[in-house]
Amino acid sequence: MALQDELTKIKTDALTQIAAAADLNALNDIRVQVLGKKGSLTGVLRGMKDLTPEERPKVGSFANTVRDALTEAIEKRHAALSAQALQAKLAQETIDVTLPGRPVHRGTMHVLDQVMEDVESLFMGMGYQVVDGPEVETEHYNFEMLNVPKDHPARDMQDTFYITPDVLLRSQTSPVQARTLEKHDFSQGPLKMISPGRVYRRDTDDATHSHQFHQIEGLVIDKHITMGDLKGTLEVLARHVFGPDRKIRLRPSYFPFTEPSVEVDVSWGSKTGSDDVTSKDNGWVEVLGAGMVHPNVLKSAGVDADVYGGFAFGLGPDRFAMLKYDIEDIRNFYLNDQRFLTQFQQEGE
Ligand code: FA5
Repeated sequence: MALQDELTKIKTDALTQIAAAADLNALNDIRVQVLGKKGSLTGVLRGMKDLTPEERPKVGSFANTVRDALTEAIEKRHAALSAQALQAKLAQETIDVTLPGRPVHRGTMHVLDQVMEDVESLFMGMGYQVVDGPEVETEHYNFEMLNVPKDHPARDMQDTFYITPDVLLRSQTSPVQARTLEKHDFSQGPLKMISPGRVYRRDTDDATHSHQFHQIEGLVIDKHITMGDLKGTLEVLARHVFGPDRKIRLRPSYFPFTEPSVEVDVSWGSKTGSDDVTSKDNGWVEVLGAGMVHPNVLKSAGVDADVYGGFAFGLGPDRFAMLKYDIEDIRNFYLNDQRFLTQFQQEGE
């Protein structure tokens, strides 16, 4: 067969095959068979060296038109098959938007965090700064700086977890008072701070005691602060947390770092004559300790106790939350039972 006829046959066959190619792979196979290095068209072009010099340009230009026609046909078919493949893929991946979604379980803020945040925002609104302190504390700040020297019987009031003789898990947030006092520059104005955080004691766990609980410390130091300021502040706190009808009662108490010292009860429930101040049955529940800062605490921190004075308090958010939400057992806060925790979902959570 003359080369020209061979080329015509290659073209006709290839165009038929290209048109029939079912997918991109099949089309690629055809391209390799015809136009590839060992392809049929390439083979014919190699044979051109045997032609006469007159025939060569004619056949050469015809071969070029065949190659261009095939290349174009392959490109067109490629575009069509690609579009088809895309359509098929899209059809396969269609999402059924009517299927019900999987529910997302959102967490809720822990009720203790809610109570602490509420108290924090109240005091921030009254111009207090919020200060953090270390939970692993030195006995120097936890006791010594708070007027509780070594071997002082008051150390027994808080049975403490010691890590070494000098390092302990803080038994109260009061060491943050000492740390903040030491740093405060009174030429810049009075000191008003609160410090929320975890504390630890070797208390036996029961309904109202936990070996790890929370406290919020408060401290105000300025000139001319009185016990009346302390009582007024605690009244604002009690009414904010427990409602406008609450009364507070100050009972004389003892803390080495305050003089005079008080324990504060919030009015609650009906009186049944019980003497237990951690129970609602006597009409009052003890929620915090407070007092006027002892001059020795001010002196230890380098503050002039003849000029400056003030009040401090330490409240238990765990007890606050128990009273506010009528929770019978403090251990509920630490068991991570979702049935308990999700009851305190806030609006918007
Ligand atoms: C103190 O810890 C003093 N640092 C408070 C203070 C600060 C007094 C500043 C004066 C000036 P107390 O040991 O009473 O005091 O504890 C304070 C509050 O923590 C208690 O009223 C109670 O609400 C809470 N609390 C004490 N022990 C536990 C416990 N084991 N579990 C849960 N709450 C507790």
